[in-house]
Amino acid sequence: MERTLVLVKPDGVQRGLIGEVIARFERRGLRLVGAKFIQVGQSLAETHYAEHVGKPFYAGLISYITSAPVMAMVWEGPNAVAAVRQTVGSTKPVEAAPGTIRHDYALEVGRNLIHASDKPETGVREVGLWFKAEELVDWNRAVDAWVFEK
Ligand code: IDP
Ligand code: MG
Repeated sequence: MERTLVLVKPDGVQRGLIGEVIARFERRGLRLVGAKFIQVGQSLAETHYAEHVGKPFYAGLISYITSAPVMAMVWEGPNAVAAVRQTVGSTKPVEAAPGTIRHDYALEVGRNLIHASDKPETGVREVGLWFKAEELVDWNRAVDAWVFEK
């Protein structure tokens, strides 16, 4: 089953939207396998956003993600990465489709509420970066057969 990393970023936490984000992924049928509420340090932030080093928004991005606690989660399901990105919406909130989290709760790219892994390989790397193996829970839900075809 594919896994993806989701972060409710500091703005989402400060605005009381953790529950709203979790509710959307639960309703979609995804299965939560890990969660922790943490203050992100400089080194984790820099490793996580390494692909953006050198871009004009990089310094602001690191200070944004380290500015206050985040809610880090791992969700799984068939095509979990694509499904979560779809529910999250485009990076720029004003380009995100109506009904997506970024459309419904954000206006600016530098305050876009949420992170989600962009590809299955990224999901594997990011889940490994943010969570130890023993922090992830393998479990089955009674409704799984009604959400997952196989
Ligand atoms: P993603 O979060 O949709 O995957 P990325 O392009 O990977 O988008 O960018 C990572 C994060 O960097 C974005 O979510 C956003 O917070 C921030 N970011 C991206 N582009 C800009 C920008 O032009 N100005 C300010 N922040 C940006
Ligand atoms: Mg990205």
